[in-house]
Amino acid sequence: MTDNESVLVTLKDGVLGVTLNRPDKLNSFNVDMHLALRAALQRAHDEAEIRAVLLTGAGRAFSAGQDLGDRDPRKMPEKPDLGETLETYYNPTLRLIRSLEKPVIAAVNGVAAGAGANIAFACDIVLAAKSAKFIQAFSKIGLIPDAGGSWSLTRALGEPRAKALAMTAEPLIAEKAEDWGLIWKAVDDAALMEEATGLAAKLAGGPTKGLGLTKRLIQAASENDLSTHLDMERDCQREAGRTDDYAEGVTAFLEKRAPVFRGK
Ligand code: LHQ
Repeated sequence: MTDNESVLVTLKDGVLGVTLNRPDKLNSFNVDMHLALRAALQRAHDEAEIRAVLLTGAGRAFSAGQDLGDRDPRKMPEKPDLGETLETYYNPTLRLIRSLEKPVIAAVNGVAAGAGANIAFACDIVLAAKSAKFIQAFSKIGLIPDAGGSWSLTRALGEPRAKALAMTAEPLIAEKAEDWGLIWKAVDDAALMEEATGLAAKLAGGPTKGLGLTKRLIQAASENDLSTHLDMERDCQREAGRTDDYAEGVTAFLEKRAPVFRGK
């Protein structure tokens, strides 16, 4: 656990468990929570022992996005610079999630609104409780979808659905998010944490370097033309082929036993 209780952090069997922990405010983001989440993600970058991250929320919500009480226009002498808020707090977190070459799993345990939804969509594999819903709440308060939302929604869903979700702020239930390919799976509420923890443990016991290179490739795919991407696959496969985990994977196959990957 960190000394900043707005995010609870555990490390077990290679999985860094990160729980957003302001349940009375539906885990909406204040400065403390931003800094604690960022510190946890930085730790995942820095420590080789960490081989997967599992992000969830305490209480009945995943996250309701920005703590609007912290950005109360009635208490501000001047118009705010929300671009500065994004630059200082949200964007570094989004970049840490996307650049971490280890699997990041989101277990969306309840409502995910605004930047809370879009932080979940930045994760590599998203499981959600069937009772959870995703709300692009921004248009209700005159804002644009941030925390990568206008990017991730458009890539995952195409313009028609991305625009409708963003402009109407209609809640999207977890099962529909799964049907639309926006998340990996909607899971019975009671099974969510067990399934997410099991998945995180499985991935943490996987060939971390190869999984990280896979993440790098898939994230680059829509930017690259095929020829550039084939070169990138060649280079990444060269790197993967030189890992101990590749040697172990093939050896285990030939010896008809389960591989023991060490993430090297
Ligand atoms: C909250 C919040 C919240 C504070 C619930 N803040 N207290 C980036 C740059 C800079 C500035 C602006 O924003 C951004 C990015 C963003 O994320 S913008 C979008 C911000 N989020 C929203 O607009 C969502 C606001 N929340 C809601 O619409 C609802 O609370 C949802 C739909 C999430 C849940 O509804 P309910 O289940 O009916 O719960 P509730 O509304 O009764 O909330 C429970 C408590 O949580 C309540 O406090 P109280 O003291 O009355 O019990 C809320 O005030 C508090 N809360 N969201 N974002």
